[in-house]
Amino acid sequence: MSHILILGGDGYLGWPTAMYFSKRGYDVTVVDNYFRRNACTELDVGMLYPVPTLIERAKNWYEHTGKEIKVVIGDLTNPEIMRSLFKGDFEYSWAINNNFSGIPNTVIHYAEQPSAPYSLINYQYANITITNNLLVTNNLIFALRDFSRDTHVVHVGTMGEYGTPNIDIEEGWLEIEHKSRKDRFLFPRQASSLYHTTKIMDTDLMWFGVRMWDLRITDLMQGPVYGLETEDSVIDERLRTIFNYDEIFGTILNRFIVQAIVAYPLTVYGKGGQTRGYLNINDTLQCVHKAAETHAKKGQLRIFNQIMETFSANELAEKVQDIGRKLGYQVKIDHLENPRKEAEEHYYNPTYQGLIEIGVKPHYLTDEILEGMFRVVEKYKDNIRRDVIFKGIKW
Ligand code: USQ
Repeated sequence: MSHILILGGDGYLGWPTAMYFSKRGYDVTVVDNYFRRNACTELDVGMLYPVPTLIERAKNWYEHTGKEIKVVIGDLTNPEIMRSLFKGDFEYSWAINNNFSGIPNTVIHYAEQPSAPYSLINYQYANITITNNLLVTNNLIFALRDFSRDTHVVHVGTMGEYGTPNIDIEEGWLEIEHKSRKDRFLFPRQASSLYHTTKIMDTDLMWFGVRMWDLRITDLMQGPVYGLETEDSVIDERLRTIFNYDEIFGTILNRFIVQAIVAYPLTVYGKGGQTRGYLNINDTLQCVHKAAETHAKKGQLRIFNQIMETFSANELAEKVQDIGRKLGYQVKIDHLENPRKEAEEHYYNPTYQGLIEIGVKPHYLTDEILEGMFRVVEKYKDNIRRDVIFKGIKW
């Protein structure tokens, strides 16, 4: 049975990924230090509903499916903890069978501070973001160098690494002709937050590991993700993923749905022409799975742009307004002074064929999908806190 190690297995994407692989017969180990939950508590951001601990989730999954997801609670910025996961000299925080599952065939790396606003609250949060994200990635590439160069890493990067250039965005690599000679380089990258900058640095660290030690790495440049229901969370609502709608950890579409439900005018930042590539959380699961199944070659940094369609902030707001009104909500759209420093009107033409070519079948943002999101979020309407929706963390 193929062993998958998921770093950051408690997060918005990590836990649904663990169930997705477990259901498909993989031997799954998840590692997490509860960074996201602790940050949510510390910053008092509110969450749509309380989420059981990782150990409780794994037990619940086992009760429903008879499948074991092994849990390790630990901080991967500590190199010894990262290394122990390859050597086997650690103890599971929860498992049915405590024997080491062996060196992982695939590592899925989500163990990062994922929020742009968090990284710009002040210099301390900037430091936490830089320290966490870069140390985890560096610890990982050294563990691979020392214990298992054949293990394939699937890292979730971000489309924000490219920024919004005035040329088409390729999937990671760009052919350059300069003074009549040709070479291939990582696409020029210019992030617009410190968080996004750490993801550029992650890519650079991993590219170094690939060049020096022939590692196998797939870097998925993902856009903002929306949604909360996956094929496995319908079994039991306690298996649902963490869902944030606050300014720090909530992503735009998830926030707009919540705002519509409590009649909070939709918070479009600035002119609203900011265009990004979006995807449904179910497509993240498919993409990571297909990337793991097809794996990068030895000495290859394989890059895919993980988005399914592009929208401006205005287009998303209008879609949510239309569906919200159909469902009987009074939905207004507001244009707030943009707390971020970003282009509000720009060219945006990314390529995103690679994942489709390896078999991903996109779920597009249809009216039914939006209505489904309203239906789930509505159930938790009484938990929604208006005070966390917008605080105005400035760049
Ligand atoms: N935006 C609004 N109103 C809001 C929230 C966001 O207009 O209430 C705008 C932002 O200004 C931005 C766009 O919507 O232009 C996306 O913002 P976001 O907060 O949904 O996403 P972002 O900060 O870019 O980060 C999220 C995830 C991050 C991931 C990234 C992919 O938090 O982990 O890497 O999406 S991407 O945006 O492609 O870089």
